[in-house]
Amino acid sequence: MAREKVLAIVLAGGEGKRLMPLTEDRAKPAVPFGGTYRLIDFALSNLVNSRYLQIVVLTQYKSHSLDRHLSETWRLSTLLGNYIASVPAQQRHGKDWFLGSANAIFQSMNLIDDARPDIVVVVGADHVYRMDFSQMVDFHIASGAKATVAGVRQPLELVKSFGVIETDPNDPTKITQFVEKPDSTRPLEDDPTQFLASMGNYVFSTDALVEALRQDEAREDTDHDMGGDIMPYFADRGEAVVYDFTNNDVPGSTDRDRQYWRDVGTLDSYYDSHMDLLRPMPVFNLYNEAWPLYTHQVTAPPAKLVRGPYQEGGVATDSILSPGVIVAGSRVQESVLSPNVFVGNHARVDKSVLLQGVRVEEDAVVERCIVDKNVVVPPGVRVGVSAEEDRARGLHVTDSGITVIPKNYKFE
Ligand code: ADQ
Repeated sequence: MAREKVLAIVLAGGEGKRLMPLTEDRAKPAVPFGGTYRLIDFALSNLVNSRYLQIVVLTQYKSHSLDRHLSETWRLSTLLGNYIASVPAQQRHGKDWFLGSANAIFQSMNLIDDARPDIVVVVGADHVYRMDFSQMVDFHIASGAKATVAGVRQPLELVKSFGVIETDPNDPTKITQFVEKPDSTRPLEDDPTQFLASMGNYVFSTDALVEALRQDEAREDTDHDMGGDIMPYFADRGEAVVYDFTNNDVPGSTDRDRQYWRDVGTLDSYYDSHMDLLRPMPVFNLYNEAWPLYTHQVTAPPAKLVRGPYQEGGVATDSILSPGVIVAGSRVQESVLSPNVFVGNHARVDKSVLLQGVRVEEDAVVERCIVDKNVVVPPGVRVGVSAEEDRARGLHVTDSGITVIPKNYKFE
């Protein structure tokens, strides 16, 4: 049987306000993650590994570094040839630049017309996970539904951050109601602490999606949002089903990481999912060769751990060291060091995430921090050790006590 024709649309225009200051001058999907990745690499790797190679990336907000990453990593990749097209919001329809995700797809409707797919897969660009979308597409086709949304259980206290899926008790895949980010909801029958959340990944039969977008565009009382408007449209018509993420089985995944899915929408969740990578048996395994995660490979020499001038060794434990890293006569623990990070003599880096090109100079201490690109922590400076001191420096300290040092920050 011929394989159905699939067009994948990646929604990469999100603002990522809750990740400020990391999203000060980059779109959320371009935020660095895990040493060498950007958030969008997870969605794109999942699509490519699912063998969906016709991909359109819709960008919008502060898309400069995202565009650069896409062209350096994905568009030029020999793996993909010319398949990835990055499409900025085109303003073909009206002058509103900043509208919802459904409007972004509507504005690029010509791409659907050109590609003439049977199925359109729409995915977000800011989650860390592995998923074989072809299994979800097979489920969609077998169900006969017009729209399928991927669902995952989440703790009840997070209900305000997600689309909430309610299903028919007699047919647990059929969606009876879809409500975007409500204040509260009923818990699941078999677990009073959880509800069923939308992962923001959808599969549509093309004609049905085009019709839904047209109708949505003609209305005044909508936010033109996939979660807020398009999914309720299909749910109300009884044409939507939910695909249970726990049924997705990616080659090479372990029982520990099969169901790993993180919305790294806040600084605390961004930090916590980095810590998830660092355990000796990590809850999310970057080393699964059966489902590779692709990214831009910087040209940098291998990481090295060397003695400092006083002969103490450079030591790193439970840490990720990217190319170009040098740990010289200093100690790094439970940290993620991105490319070209330097940690100088007698310095200490503990439970931190250091982005590209950060320098921690002699005798400095960095503890429970997220440090953005190219920041220099001068000799002897201690940061992340006292929340009061860090706030007095004008730095943001999160609810769980993580200090964030923005790009271009200068220590006195
Ligand atoms: P949110 O992520 O809060 O919730 P939204 O801000 O619309 O929803 O972002 C969804 C995706 O679309 C993100 O990848 C974002 O970057 C992108 N995006 C938003 N507006 C865009 C635009 N105009 N152009 C291009 N891209 C755009 C969504 C769903 C919820 C679901 C959660 C799961 O709406 O129902 O529960 O994801 O995290």
